[in-house]
Amino acid sequence: MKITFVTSNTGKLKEVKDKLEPLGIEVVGDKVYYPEIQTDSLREVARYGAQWLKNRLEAPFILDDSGLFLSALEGFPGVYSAYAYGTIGNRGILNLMNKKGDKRAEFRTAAALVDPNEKIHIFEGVCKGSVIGEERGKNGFGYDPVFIPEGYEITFGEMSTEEKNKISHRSLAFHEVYEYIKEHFSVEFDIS
Ligand code: ITT
Repeated sequence: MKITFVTSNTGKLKEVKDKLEPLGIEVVGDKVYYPEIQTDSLREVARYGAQWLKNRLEAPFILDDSGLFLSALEGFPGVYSAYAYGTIGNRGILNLMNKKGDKRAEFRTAAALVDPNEKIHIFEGVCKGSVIGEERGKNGFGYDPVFIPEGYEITFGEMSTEEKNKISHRSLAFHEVYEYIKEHFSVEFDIS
């Protein structure tokens, strides 16, 4: 089957394609605009975007809202991750974290799936780790060069998409999306 993934981020699209296509789901990127509301919950941002797009885009489709949550900064940049990345960038995050002893960080993704009946389902994924004191690696995108996942010594920026997809927040959330599609789509919507 084929599903639309609404994102303007080519890095996300590559990860989701690499995740779902070997499982038999063709992923087509669409950069159509949707509003991202200001709230403290990624789920609500994703749900609102999906709700807004429902009347404008043919279902089924998926979108994801993600962020990096830093313990020492009470979860900042979190839901403001896109804004923070676009303004202060990784350099700014490193400066803010420079004197902090607590380096714990986690990436979170909330993926919204709009099914063929236009019902919205939210799936979440979390990847725990820490932020390092410098940028390392040229792979991935966004905050990847400053984040080391738990149990590893290299950053997401030093991993291939395949390696990142074994453990990432996005991969976990989209695994749930896959499980949902596998279980419900062929039976309820006659799509396989
Ligand atoms: P779309 O909303 O169009 O999908 P975006 O890049 O704006 O693309 P988000 O709002 O979900 O996506 O992302 C918030 C910020 O967090 C943004 O700057 C991303 O680059 C960054 N980000 C999201 N997922 C990431 C990941 O897996 N690795 C590194 N940075 C990530």
